[in-house]
Amino acid sequence: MDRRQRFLAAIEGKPVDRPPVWLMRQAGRYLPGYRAVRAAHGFWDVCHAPELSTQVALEPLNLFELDAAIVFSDILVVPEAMGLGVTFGKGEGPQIARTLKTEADLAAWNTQGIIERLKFLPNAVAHLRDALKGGHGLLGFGGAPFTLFAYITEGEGSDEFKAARVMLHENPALAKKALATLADVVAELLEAQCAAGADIVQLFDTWGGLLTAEEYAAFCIPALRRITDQLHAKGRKALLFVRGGHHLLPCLADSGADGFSLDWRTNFSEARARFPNAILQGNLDPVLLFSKPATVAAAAKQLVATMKQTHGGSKSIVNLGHGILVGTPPESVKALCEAVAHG
Ligand code: 1CP
Repeated sequence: MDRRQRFLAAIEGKPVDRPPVWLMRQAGRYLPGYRAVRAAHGFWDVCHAPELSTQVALEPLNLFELDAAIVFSDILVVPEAMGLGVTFGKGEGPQIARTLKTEADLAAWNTQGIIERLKFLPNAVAHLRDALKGGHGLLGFGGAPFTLFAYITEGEGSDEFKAARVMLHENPALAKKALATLADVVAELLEAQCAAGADIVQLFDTWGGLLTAEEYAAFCIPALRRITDQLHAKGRKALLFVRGGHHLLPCLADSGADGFSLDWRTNFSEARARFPNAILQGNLDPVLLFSKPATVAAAAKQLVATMKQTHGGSKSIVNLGHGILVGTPPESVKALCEAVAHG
């Protein structure tokens, strides 16, 4: 099987020789080629130029035995295109100039014609698709509504996202309106990436795990459903990643997602028992990649063996339980991919 055949077969539940592998944040700051590109270009410039975006997305495919590519972009392209002023300053995280506090702030979101302003992202998908020549699977992605809402209300990265979580209780109507607005933009953006050649899309709900199951069911599930309904109407598939979402597993089926990307703290077999027919992806601990290559390889082989216990390894995708961390040794990534590819 070639890499794209394997990836497509796994997501369609057809027989595979082994589960495919790709890694969240497989392009980025742990790779020397990426750092060299960023020394010469701003982050948004890399996202906006299809040649640069493709160059960065291809780097890990040239180094490691990965079965799929993910377009190089960011979830925060959406608030940027809404005119909220997103910058990646001196510090680690993003800064958002115009935060959401009131109805008037929401009314000022510029969503009119937004998909035109986001054209660079489907253009990057199409450019990457051409460069791959059908040799690898291809993922598009977007932020889940709550994670975007969290950054937009807080104005920056945070451990607690207090402003967002307080708003769910103090002004639930505004929160729901904002989440629905974000859902519609994200749905359109994901559909545009599928139309440009993405085989599947992934929703990143990096901060959804901060919520209780009751909050997640009341605020996040309806917004996610709005997205998956729109994608399914066009025959598209979506994966959902919720970081720290173990306690949310019982309600995630209601999101309508075709598959779930599991956090490293969720037991794979337990999740498989809960979702016998969903695509399940994950879920090695990103911190494991800081241990010896042999340790990484052993864990990867164990995960593959677990995955092969159901559907012969189909409907399973080897990945991490969150993105690759800055400073991860590339040799560990190599060891992981080799162990999956060659046992
Ligand atoms: O070069 C730089 O300094 C920018 C660092 C960087 C990179 C490499 C940012 C800013 N974004 C990205 C790329 C990116 N972001 C990708 C493509 C890489 C790949 O997978 O190959 C993806 C999928 C994302 C998604 C993303 N952005 C998420 C969800 C996934 C996750 O890791 O949780 C989140 C939360 C963001 C926000 C964001 N953008 C950038 C940073 C540093 C952050 C996190 C900020 C924070 O800690 O709150």
